[in-house]
Amino acid sequence: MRSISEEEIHDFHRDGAVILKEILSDEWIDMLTAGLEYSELHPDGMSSGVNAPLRIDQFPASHSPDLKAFIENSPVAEIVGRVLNAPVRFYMDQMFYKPAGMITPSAWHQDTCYYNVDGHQLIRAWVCADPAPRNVSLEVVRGSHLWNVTYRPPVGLDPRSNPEAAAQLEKDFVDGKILIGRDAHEKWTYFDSFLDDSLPELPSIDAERESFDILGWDYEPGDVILFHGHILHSALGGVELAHPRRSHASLWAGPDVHYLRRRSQAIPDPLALYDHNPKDGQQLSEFPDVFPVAWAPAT
Ligand SMILES: O=C(O)CCC(=O)C(=O)O
Repeated sequence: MRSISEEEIHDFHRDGAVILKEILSDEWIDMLTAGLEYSELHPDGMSSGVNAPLRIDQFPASHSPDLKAFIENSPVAEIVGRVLNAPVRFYMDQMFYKPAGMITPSAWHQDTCYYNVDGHQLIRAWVCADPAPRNVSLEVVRGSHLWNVTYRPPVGLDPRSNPEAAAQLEKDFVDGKILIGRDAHEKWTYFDSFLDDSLPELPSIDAERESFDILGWDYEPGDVILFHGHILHSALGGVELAHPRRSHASLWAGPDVHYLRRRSQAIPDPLALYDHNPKDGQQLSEFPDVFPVAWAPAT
């Protein structure tokens, strides 16, 4: 792997995102591509959008041997760790498989509010098996990782559609329960939970693009886009591509990342974590069997 420059590290911390050009060699792209194709052909209970022109899978590395090998052996953990200058642990991954043809955009959102974790050292590593020109690749609102606001994830049922179930969920939350249980790993959709209307709504970024400082890139396989867990981001689309746009995003945690039960949780905890009955504020490092150190700087 090539070295990461001080400037790239500085850009990441200032902007909340950076593209590292030509940092993964072909062997890793081949492994990634094989893993994404395997996942596409083997949907499980956490695959959503099956038969639509977008497939999103949660935790695909838990069933694709190539994606597991990519997470465990590719330089991605080291890349994240070098940018954080700290030990990193793998939290979870997702696949966004967009077939050739009209490319489906991905809506603006923050990532952290979907998960029961919090901390400033949460980084996503986004890689794609295919060229993704700017008009189908990721965009971020520069600097929004430092806004100190958690927006409502744009997924879930309106609580007014089923006030009784929403009230029960509220009671469960107050009683300290994890809202999305381990059974969601067998069968899950983005609409198994309710929208958290205690959180502010996302700004309408697409309607007022010139009001925001939007950063995007032309992506080539071999590049890695790193972005902060709190940053507002989306992927452009609505244009025809002659080839698919198959991306994989893994979420990595540095030392300050801790468990936080969220009312807005939309994605289950990693399966093995349920056995530990985690409590708010516990560091991920307290669960080393679930989140072993994937890479650490030399001491
Ligand atoms: O690849 C995409 O279309 C969306 C990626 C994304 O939103 C993410 O990685 O959180």
